[in-house]
Amino acid sequence: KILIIGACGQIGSELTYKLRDIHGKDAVIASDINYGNLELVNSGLFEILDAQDTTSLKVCIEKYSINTVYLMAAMLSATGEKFPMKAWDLNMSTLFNVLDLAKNGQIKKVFWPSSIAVFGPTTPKTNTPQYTIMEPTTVYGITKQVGERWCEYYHNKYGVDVRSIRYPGIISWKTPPGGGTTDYAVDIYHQALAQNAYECFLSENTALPMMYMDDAINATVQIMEAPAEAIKIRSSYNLAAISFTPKDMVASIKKELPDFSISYKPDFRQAIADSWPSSINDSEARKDWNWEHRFSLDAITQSMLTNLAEKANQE
Ligand code: VAH
Repeated sequence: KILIIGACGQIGSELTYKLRDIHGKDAVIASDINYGNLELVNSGLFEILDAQDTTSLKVCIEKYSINTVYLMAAMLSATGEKFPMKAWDLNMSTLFNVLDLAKNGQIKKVFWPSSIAVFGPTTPKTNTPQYTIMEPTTVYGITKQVGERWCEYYHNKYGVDVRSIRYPGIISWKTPPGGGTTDYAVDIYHQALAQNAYECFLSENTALPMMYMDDAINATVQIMEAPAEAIKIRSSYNLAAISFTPKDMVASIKKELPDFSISYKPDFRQAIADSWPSSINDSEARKDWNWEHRFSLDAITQSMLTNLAEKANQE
């Protein structure tokens, strides 16, 4: 059985749906700290679980005979800067709880998400390589960098089969924009439909690595289904799809909504975005487990606007 921790979140919710499609509804138990996403909560087996609590996690693992865990709970970059120690405690204690259960043989396989946030201002900014300088300047990025070190350590020292991907910004429509710096690229579509205008908290030429949720979910399934010997990197794989700026997004949205207008009002998140790469080299992932992205910016725009409009009509 599979347990998704943080299933109400942006990636966690879509992983839950996808893994139920693949393995069957009752093979996937969704869990989160609260009922933050009622559509997800009502979509199948759901448990309220505080994964920071070792005992509660152990009870859940045993109750459902879990052998695979996707640890998707974390505090993201922007929110993490408002609550640094909460971000550190949440992101690290949950990782250690899951890795220790795997070390003791109670879990067979773990997925843990890292992020391009592990890179910092001293990292080469374009086509950022898999192995390079990493001096993250956000608490979130620090938790992801040290989390990668621990994943590799538990694999090498205790044989834990933990697999990880450094996700870029992810765009999706099923959950509202969250506490991420890249979430401007989600909110812009909501605002385009709601008021044909958007006030962007990043400047127009801020290029960031991005990916559509369908690509991110496919990559996650692919890395988890690959044979163990194919996974050569046990810290975390660079993963990329496309890179674009808010200006590029405006051009793409105008193809569908010609009167759409944008204004720019950079805030504290500009400094976070400026510390990250503008594009990523993911040749290792493409080589080791045949990763291939599918969605272009225009395809993302069409899919986002269509699905958000349909969702608004249903509501
Ligand atoms: C964030 N969406 O903005 C996340 C992600 C690379 C960005 O880690 O914090």
